[in-house]
Amino acid sequence: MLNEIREAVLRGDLDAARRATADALADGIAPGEILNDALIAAMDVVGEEYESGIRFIPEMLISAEAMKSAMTVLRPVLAEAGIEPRGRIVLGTVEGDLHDIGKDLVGMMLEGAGFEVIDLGVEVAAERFVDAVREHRPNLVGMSALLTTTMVYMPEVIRALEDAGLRDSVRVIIGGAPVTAEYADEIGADGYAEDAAGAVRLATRLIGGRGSGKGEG
Ligand code: B1M
Repeated sequence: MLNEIREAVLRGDLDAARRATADALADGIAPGEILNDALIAAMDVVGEEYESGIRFIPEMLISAEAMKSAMTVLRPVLAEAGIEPRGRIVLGTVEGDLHDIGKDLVGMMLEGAGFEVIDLGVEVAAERFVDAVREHRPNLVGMSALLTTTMVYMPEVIRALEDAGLRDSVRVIIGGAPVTAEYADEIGADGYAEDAAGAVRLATRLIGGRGSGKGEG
């Protein structure tokens, strides 16, 4: 059944991906297993095939759409644990970067863990992060980047928060395939998470006992 989901994502078959995911859930397969062993595993194959020239951008895109289609079925299951917001996060993929599957997953898992997520989408410029922090007073700002050429935008966002006098009111967390813990240290972020579950652990640790859903400043 997991293989069926993987194949549907690789073919870019939106309906089959959604249906097979629903069937797997109905069969009692754990949502985390579907996510990691079928959906993310398929996207890894997509990436490898793109790198080796077997797959091109339109095919990469249609596979991404199939994964998103499957995620519409998984989202409510992953999020159903959420009750009271225990913290608020402004989340986005940085300027110049269109990749949103990982960011969406991080958002979903945080929602599932009880965080209120304000998702700014993709290609988010520093000023939009700043405006959102002013407006929503989150505890955390989360940035995602999938390209080595866009991760270098992350420090610009941190600088913009500093310039706006907002840096001390939020914790900044970062992630995405090319990002590392060392890079987080280097640019003055408060933390790095390798995957969505790690982002939940990190966010929870960083807000400590504060969990009011309101920002500090
Ligand atoms: Co792009 N792409 N892509 N792509 N793409 C990669 C990232 C790449 C590694 C493929 C490859 O060459 N092997 C490569 C980057 C190379 C590099 O910079 N080192 C690449 C490239 C080169 C490009 C283009 C430049 C191609 C081109 O046009 N020549 C172009 C750039 C467009 C742009 O952004 N400006 C491009 C375009 C695209 C599509 C639009 C076709 C599509 C994206 C569709 C979409 O997202 N809506 C796409 C896809 C699908 C991929 C791959 C195949 C899959 C990405 C993905 O969704 N993975 C990817 C190869 C790969 O990663 N295997 C690739 C699944 C997702 C669940 O994982 O996003 O890593 P990920 O998220 C994880 C963790 O990283 C972490 O948690 C998530 C869940 O576990 N995480 C965080 C992510 N954000 C976090 C934030 C956190 C904490 C953790 O805190 C806030």
